Amino acid sequence: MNTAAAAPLRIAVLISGRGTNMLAIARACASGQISGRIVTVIGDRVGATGLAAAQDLGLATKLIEARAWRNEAGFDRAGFEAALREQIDASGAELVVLAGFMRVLSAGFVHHYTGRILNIHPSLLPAYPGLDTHARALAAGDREHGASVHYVTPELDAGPPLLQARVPVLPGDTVDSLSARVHAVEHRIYPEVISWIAARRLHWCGGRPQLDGATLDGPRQWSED
Ligand code: NHR
Ligand code: GAR
Repeated sequence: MNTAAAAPLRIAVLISGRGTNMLAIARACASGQISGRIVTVIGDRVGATGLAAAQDLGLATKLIEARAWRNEAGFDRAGFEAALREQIDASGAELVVLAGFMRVLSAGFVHHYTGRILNIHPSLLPAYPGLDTHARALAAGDREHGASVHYVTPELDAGPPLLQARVPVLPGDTVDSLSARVHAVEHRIYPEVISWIAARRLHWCGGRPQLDGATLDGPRQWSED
């Protein structure tokens, strides 16, 4: 197959916050590092300030406020996820990218996008799945911390990791200083993995990632060169 001629990968990005990973991905699409384009940026809360930044770049954005599906009976997860799905599928996205998306997705939702949905998590998975990863790494006295890009599976932060970046934990580090160091490498590794998918180098084959024709048994480690 002539991969150079493949159509640009259509990418949907889901955010809950500042969207700096989304912006790094947008830049990588613009520079040609990723042979793709962002077809929709979806935020689940008003605090997803990255939506305004995406708009400034001329990207299509949509606010699907999870709060709107909250009622006396609790959270109508099925209704919220149906709205998300509708927006993603209407955009024609081939790849769904969770970029600081803070809501756990049901197995049904994840299965709809099997092998086509990625997450970036701020830890060296399998260490520290879930929330507050920087505080937990500091409290444990870890010398090293980092970020992982993984395929999303129904079990939280347990899908196969694809690429990791390590950063040192330095004396005097706080959650803020450590998370800033991790963020900087997140902005390198997320575009890198998406570029593999766009170049058709990385595939999901029956529950396992395949990179350049070989099963990826553990994450690649990112290095500057
Ligand atoms: N969904 C599935 N099924 N599997 C994964 O691996 C997922 C996922 C949804 C999001 C991102 C994840 C992370 O990288 C992610 C991975 C939110 C929570 C959480 O507990 C945990 C992990 C992640 C995202 N959220 C709370 C909830 O009740 C809400 C927290 C809040 O609103 O601030 O959904 O860490
Ligand atoms: C990133 O550090 C990402 O790893 C983390 O949220 C931040 C989002 O930053 N994700 C999670 O914690 C998922 N639970 P951004 O909005 O600037 O890209």
